[in-house]
Amino acid sequence: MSLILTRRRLLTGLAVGAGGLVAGCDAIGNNGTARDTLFRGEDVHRALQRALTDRAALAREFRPEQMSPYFRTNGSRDPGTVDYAAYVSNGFADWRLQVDGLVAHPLSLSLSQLKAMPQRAQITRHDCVEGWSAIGKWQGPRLATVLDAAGLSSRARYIVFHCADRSGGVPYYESIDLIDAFHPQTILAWAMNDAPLQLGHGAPVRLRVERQLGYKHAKYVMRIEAVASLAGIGQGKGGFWEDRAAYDWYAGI
Ligand SMILES: Nc1nc2c(c(=O)[nH]1)N[C@H]1C(S)=C(S)[C@@H](COP(=O)(O)O)O[C@H]1N2
Ligand SMILES: [Mo]
Repeated sequence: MSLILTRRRLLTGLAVGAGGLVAGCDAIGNNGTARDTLFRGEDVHRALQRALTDRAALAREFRPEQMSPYFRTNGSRDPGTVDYAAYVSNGFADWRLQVDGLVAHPLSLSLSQLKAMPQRAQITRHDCVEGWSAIGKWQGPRLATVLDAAGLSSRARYIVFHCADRSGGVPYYESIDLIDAFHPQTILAWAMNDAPLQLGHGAPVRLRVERQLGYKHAKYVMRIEAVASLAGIGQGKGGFWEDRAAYDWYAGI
């Protein structure tokens, strides 16, 4: 085998491996259709960046005095349904977070149960694709803790977040791979700036996935689903904006 072919196979294998898919380099290298399918909806350079970046590295954390005095809200600011108004009116006592899909033990977690889990707090910068940033403090259990409690199946490749809000009638959702799902800074935040999350920021619980842009940080999370494939969820591109506006599925910063 020539050196060039070896390098090409190595790169292809890396890119595929980072996508969370288990496949031999040969299987991919010899199968153009499979490779086209794998890269569909995602720019090849993005896939390579994802493969060659240290995905385990931490996002920068800031000091309390660096926190933004004002942190704007963006996108949905209230799911606006009768059901949601009822949750809000009794302080989310009846709200439950469903954890299901490819898990051994589906969970239905109350807000108090999430607050009773080991917590992580971090002061990070939120970067919106529209061009604004803000530094805030976030606290909640790691997503890893919740997924471990549910017993993630070895067939799971992506974690999908189904949200309570709709935009133009379409439910908001997002998804991440298992590298980000188990990243130490990926948390289910119920507190922001040392206070319960405000409705505009996604109360009672929103995702923080600190190595990615703002639209990946799903607010109003109702259900967390472990899946083997993103096909069949929404339009199949892994998120509300990915489906509707061709935003990158991997929005690494
Ligand atoms: N459920 C839901 N999550 C969402 C959105 C939304 O409209 N609905 N907007 C996204 C975008 S584009 C950004 S920048 C952040 C904004 O979070 P914030 O309102 O706390 O600033 O939430 C993200 N998560
Ligand atoms: Mo955003």
